[in-house]
Amino acid sequence: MPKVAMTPMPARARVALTREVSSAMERCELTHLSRSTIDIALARTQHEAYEQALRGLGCRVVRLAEQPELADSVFVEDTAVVLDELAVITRPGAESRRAETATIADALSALRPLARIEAPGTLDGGDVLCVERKLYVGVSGRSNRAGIEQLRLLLSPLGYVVEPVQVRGCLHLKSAVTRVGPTTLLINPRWVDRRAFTGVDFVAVDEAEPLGANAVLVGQSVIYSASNAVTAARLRRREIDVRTVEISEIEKAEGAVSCCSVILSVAG
Ligand code: CIR
Repeated sequence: MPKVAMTPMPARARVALTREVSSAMERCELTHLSRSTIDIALARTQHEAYEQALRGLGCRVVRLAEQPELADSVFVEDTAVVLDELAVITRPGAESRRAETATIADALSALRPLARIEAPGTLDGGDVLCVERKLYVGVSGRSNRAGIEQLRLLLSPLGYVVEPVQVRGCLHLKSAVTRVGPTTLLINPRWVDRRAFTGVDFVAVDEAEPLGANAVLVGQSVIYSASNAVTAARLRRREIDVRTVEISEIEKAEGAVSCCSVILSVAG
């Protein structure tokens, strides 16, 4: 048999970018929730446990410094859309959040070429759901058609399809639907029409847990809020490995598990 030289595949590692909870989080943006007192110390403890769950799934957590003047800055997901080829720095729909992107761009500039969404476009990363080479993007109170079109122009030369999806009754597309497997979506069908998605199967949230459609898929496992026990049991019956975390204080700020990290693969 002739010898075949094998080129070893370069090892890849997962990095999760996070940011310390802001001491101003109680002044966060709220759209569908009324304001309630946030215990910042507890929020920080819960956020650390969330980071620990990410580490438990093999992520190297890179926590950015607190931005005490930016109330929502723990929700790093909204500031960037990171693909293997490119990081798109967003222009968040809430004006109070636009200054969050500067430090995320700094952190990502060593890891990816950067592109940016420009005015009048707006885009929140919480509206971007990537399934294989397709990006479903929520047309929401935060992401507008101009922002989605800019994303399409940036990504279609790279072979991605960008598909706008209308959401209703919730903040972001990923409040309504997230991945819990390579092509399995966890969905709240009251907030987004399942016919918008192709080539996937669904697990629906329990009706009493409307906020339960947000999960973070890391490898074969999902990090998931302990607030949605019935839906968690439903996922486990599908043999999905569910790692629950307490995020009551994050939820008071209208956040969920996916909002608190940007996960990307890097050379190991
Ligand atoms: C906001 O309204 O912008 C924050 N209070 C919550 C953002 C949550 N982000 C997300 O779902 N991706």
